[in-house]
Amino acid sequence: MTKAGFVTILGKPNVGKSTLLNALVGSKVSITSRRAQTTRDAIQGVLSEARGQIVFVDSPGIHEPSKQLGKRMMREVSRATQGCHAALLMVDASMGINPSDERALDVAKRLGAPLLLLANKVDKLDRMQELLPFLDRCRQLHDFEEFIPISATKRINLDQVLTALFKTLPESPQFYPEGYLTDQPQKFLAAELIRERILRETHDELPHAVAVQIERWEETPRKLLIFATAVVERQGQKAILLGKNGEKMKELASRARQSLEASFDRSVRLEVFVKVRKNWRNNDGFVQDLDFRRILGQG
Ligand SMILES: Nc1nc2c(ncn2[C@@H]2O[C@H](COP(=O)(O)OP(=O)(O)OP(=O)(O)O)[C@@H](O)[C@H]2O)c(=O)[nH]1
Ligand SMILES: [Mg+2]
Repeated sequence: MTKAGFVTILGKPNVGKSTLLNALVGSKVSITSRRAQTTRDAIQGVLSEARGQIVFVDSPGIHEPSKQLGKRMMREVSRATQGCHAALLMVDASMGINPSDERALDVAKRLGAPLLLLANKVDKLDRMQELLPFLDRCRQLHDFEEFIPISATKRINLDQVLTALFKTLPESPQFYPEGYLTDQPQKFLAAELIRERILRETHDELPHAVAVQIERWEETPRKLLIFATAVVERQGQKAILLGKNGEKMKELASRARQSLEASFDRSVRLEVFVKVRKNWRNNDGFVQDLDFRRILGQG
């Protein structure tokens, strides 16, 4: 009998949760960036192999929310943990443990599921010995099932993570058919890939103030036409995003188009419009509308 189960990836913002998810499933299902609070939704990425199937669930970085958007992100963390068979708690090996990690650990402990501690970004350490005091500190905090130093970007020890997980998971038939990769609709992934470009190429407060919505979507087997809107909170942010004569946006859209073509394996025509919606992060109705389950009619 093969094994199967749901495994949530938890941790403070920016520790590398989404990078790990993509590395484990071997495909880009969740966007990543150097900015904290990139991920806003619980997103599944499915690994199917001879030993069985693992449904990984990415989650927003655990933090104290101040706006409606942040509150919804924390509800997504709860959603990501529902019915999970195990959880991966990620910490940053190059930074040490801080109160944000302890907050994430509190959430993880309440699940009552086996917890594996992953110390990510070990590629940034000069010597692995630097991990020893770190490991001691983690052991004091909780009796973890396993402690595995990893690098999500350099793919260090990822096999060990899978071995440890398959050891923990129950015998079970697969949850999803072979080839099923993620629960998010293509439209949502497209909006995310556009947002990723904006996150990666703008600074300061702007990235957090951007939401992307798909307005028009037409597809043929070889071509995809997408009209999207980037929603910002202030006129000044719109000006930054557009740049002089719209040059900045043109460049962003062109790069976003390349990511879309790579992900959807089709030629893409993309138009991105910019709209101001004052203080949208605190507008509960608008924030709810961003939920991809609404697109699927499950919201
Ligand atoms: N050096 C190094 N950088 C990494 C590693 N894993 C992730 N990163 C970088 O850390 C940053 C954050 O990665 P994400 O995967 O977006 O982090 P996250 O935990 O999903 O962040 P949020 O969604 O904001 O909570 C990106 O710049 C990644 O390239 C790693 O193993 N080594
Ligand atoms: Mg993320």
